[in-house]
Amino acid sequence: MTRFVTAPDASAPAPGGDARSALGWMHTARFLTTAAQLNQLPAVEVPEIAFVGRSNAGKSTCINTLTQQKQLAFASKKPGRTQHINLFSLGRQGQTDAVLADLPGYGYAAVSRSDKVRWQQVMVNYLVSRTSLTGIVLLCDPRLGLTELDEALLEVVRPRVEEGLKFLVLLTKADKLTRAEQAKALSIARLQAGGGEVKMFSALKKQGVEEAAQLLWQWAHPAPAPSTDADTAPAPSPAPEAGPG
Ligand SMILES: Nc1nc2c(ncn2[C@@H]2O[C@H](COP(=O)(O)OP(=O)(O)OP(=O)(O)O)[C@@H](O)[C@H]2O)c(=O)[nH]1
Ligand SMILES: [Mg+2]
Repeated sequence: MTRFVTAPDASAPAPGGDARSALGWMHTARFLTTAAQLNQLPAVEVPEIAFVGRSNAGKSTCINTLTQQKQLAFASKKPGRTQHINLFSLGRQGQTDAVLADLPGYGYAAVSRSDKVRWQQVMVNYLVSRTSLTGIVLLCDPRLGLTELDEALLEVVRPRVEEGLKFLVLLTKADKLTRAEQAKALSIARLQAGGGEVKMFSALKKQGVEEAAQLLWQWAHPAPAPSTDADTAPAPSPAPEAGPG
């Protein structure tokens, strides 16, 4: 299947990235497609932001909270609920200017070994090769902390992060922690994430929602690089054509 999500008309500027418009932008999310395998994913020409993490970490709930939609992504008490890569389009007036990807979680004990290995391969391939991938949100239950599997994922994406891939660790279910526990979880995760951005998040208490929405908006709408002299200088005149003879 080769469907394309093309970049919107650049002449229509996106409104600013304040909390309110970032949340309004998130609210435009609509289901795009679902895929069990990478080759079933449509090519996407707009920034794609993936939600990854252990099963039950709260990825689907986080997408529903950020988009202010109850059942856009399928959240469940049963771990292992998300079994496909689900894509959602974002953008006003039906113009897609970003895509969110809800990925199946890893580390769910009840999954067979062969299914685990298969899924790990799909995920590694996705993280390494998906060209539209612009940012990763790694969700982590702070009561478990970043586990071995999370750290393995960090290793896989490290080269791309060094090349500019955006990265955010969201510590979910903050409502289950006291203030002091939150502060401690944040500092531990910041050490583990090697200086990457880490924030607390609670779908229940709507904690960290505005900050996350704004950050995602910024990822999808980077400020244009300041023009250099080379950009503004007149194009060199073409070399005179050699005359006959
Ligand atoms: N208290 C609390 N519970 C939450 C929060 N976010 C998610 N949950 C609960 O955690 C459970 C798992 O949430 P999901 O969003 O389905 O988790 P997931 O990471 O998508 O899981 P998989 O699809 O299995 O990978 C559900 O019972 C949610 O209600 C939160 O902020 N606070
Ligand atoms: Mg899910």
